[in-house]
This record gives sequence, C-alpha cells and structure tokens, in this order.
Amino acid sequence: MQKFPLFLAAVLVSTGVMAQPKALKDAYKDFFPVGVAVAPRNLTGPEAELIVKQFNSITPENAMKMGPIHPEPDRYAWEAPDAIVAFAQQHGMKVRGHTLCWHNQTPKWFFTDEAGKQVSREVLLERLKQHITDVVGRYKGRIYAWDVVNEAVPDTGTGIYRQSKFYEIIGEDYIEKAFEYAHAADPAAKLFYNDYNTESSGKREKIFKLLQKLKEKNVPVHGVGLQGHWSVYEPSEAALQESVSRFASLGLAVQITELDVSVHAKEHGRREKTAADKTELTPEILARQAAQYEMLFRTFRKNRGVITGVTFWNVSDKTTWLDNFPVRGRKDYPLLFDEKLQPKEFFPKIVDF
Ligand code: HAH
Repeated sequence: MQKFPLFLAAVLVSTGVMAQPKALKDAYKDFFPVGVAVAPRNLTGPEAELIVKQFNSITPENAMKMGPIHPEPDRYAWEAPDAIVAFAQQHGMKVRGHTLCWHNQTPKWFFTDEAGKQVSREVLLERLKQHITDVVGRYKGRIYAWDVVNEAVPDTGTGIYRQSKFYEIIGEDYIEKAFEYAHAADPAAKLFYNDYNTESSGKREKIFKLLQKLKEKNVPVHGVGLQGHWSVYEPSEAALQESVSRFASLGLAVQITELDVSVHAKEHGRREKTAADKTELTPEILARQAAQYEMLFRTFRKNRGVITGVTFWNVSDKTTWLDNFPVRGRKDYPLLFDEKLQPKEFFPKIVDF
C-alpha cells in the first residue's frame, strides 16, 4: 500500500480497487490468538470497534492486578474486571488474566497486620491462597490462561529470586504455592510465569533455572510469558529465537504477553525527563520499527505450535503506558495502530505473508 500516497490508497480501498488489509485475528487464525490489553474505557466507541475487528483475545491491563482488584482485606473491586470479561464473552473473545502475584501494585495491607507489623509466612500464604482462590474461582471457565507470577527474577546479580516482600516473608516456595492455588481453583486454566527482558542472556538463564526447578517439582506451570516490551533496537532475531527454543525445551508453551516496540532505546528503570528526551519520528526510526515488527511476526510464525498467543500491551499510539514509563511525559509510538487508530503503513506486511 505504501506505493500510493495515503489519500489515494484510501480512495482505492473504499472503491474496492485495492483490498483492505486482513485483520490480525484472521491473518493469524491458524497460528495463535492475537490479544490486546485494555481498560474498561477502551470498550466503547471507535476503540471498541477496532478491538472487535482486529483481536480475538483480551487482557485487563490493570483491573485484575492485586491492588486494583483487592484494595482492602474484605473488599474486591469486581466492576472493572467483570466488564472486561463480559465484553469478551459478548464478542466471542478469549480472556488472558493478568496477574495473580506480583511485587508491584500490591496493596500495603497484604503484608501487614492491623498494628502495621509485617505478617508471618503463614498469614501471607493464607492471604495469597484466599486471593488467588477468589479471583481465579470467580472467572473459572471464562479465563483460559493466567499470568500467575509476574517478574519474580531480578535483572542483575546472580541470584534467581527477586528480593520482594513475597520472597522475604514466605521464601522461594511462594512461587510454587501460587501455581498450586491457581490450579486448584481452575484446573483447566493454562498457567504462566511472566517476565520482561527475557532475551538478555543472563536473565534468560535465571528464568530457565526457575522454570526447570518448578517442572522438576511437578508444579502446575504450563507456559512462559515473554512480555515483549521491546524496541526498534532490540531484541535480535537470534536472541528471540534462543529464548523461545530454550523455554520450549522444558516442554512449556510460550506466549508473547505484552508486546510493544518502543521508538526509544530500552531502559528498565524510571527516570526524569531531560532536555535530550525528544521524540523524533525520523524516517530511519520508522523504517526500523517496520523492520522490527516484520522480524518479530516472522519469528512468531516460524514457531507455530510453540507460541500459543501474542498480546499487545494497549490498543493504539493514542495512549500507551510507555507515554509515562520509564520517562514520565515522553511520548512513545510503539503499537501497530497510530494516534488516529489507523493501521500503520507497514501493517499489510504483518498480515500478508
Ligand atoms: C509490565 N512490566 C507489567 O507486567 C504490566 O503489568 C504493566 O502494566 C506494564 C509493564 C514491565 C517492566 C519493565 O518493562 C521494566 C521494569 C519493570 C517492569
């Protein structure tokens, strides 16, 4: 389509001379479901239309995280997650749940008693069990896959466990416990360990060891989620293929769970905006983004049968979490649909192969 100026392409498509590109979910129907992370506000108006047209799976971006869904010990906030699951059912879409146990966006009350003192291992395990049982149980049969534990492995150092409150209070077995509780609550759900930066060789090996241990202990873990918060500069095709093959060698399914391709170089820690932080969409950056997306989807297709799902983290460049992370207020353009919800110029290359 890029051979024509945009207005001409639009005329050719609307008059039927030129075919509209296929929708993502149709192009990949023999490969994997294509999903998108949403908030309830995305489920009306033009964004909802785009979602229904392009995707066949949906994930709540925030609504099922520990803090948002379980703000107080005896109160769950079901409204937002219920609305998302209902939308999916109405439109015949799958739902991926995110996430049951994560050191971030966990409410403070989880780790402290009424006097403000840190709780014991027994109390924290009991709370984790209650939380997972209630959340997974409520959506039993309606959520086909869950991110059970998110980001338990640190980026640096040699230890394989992140020093989180769950790890400090319970010990390393909090991970297997979380999987066991989830499996008991919905034995049919596919259970995933999910993490980012999975193509860095050091972190890949640490995650591999963690998963290997879980498999050896017969913990009900069925897959690994590569978040896929990538950029126009990384990962390389070889590094991505290595991650997919390495994790698959444990007999695990692999899903890309939070895909976006930042136009900025990847950083993993929050920092302030500086004068150097301009967002310039040069032709070079745009060409890199097109090439990166083409490489990613070619690699996903090559791994048919192993890669069982691909989920984008947000709908369009209109708003994405990367507008505020890692640099608050720095715009990013990481998705396949632009700020006007239109497919980007290279989109046909992703769906025609
Ligand atoms: C993800 N962390 C989380 O899994 C997701 O729940 C959240 O909405 C957005 C991103 C990614 C991440 C990162 O890329 C770098 C450092 C910490 C976390």
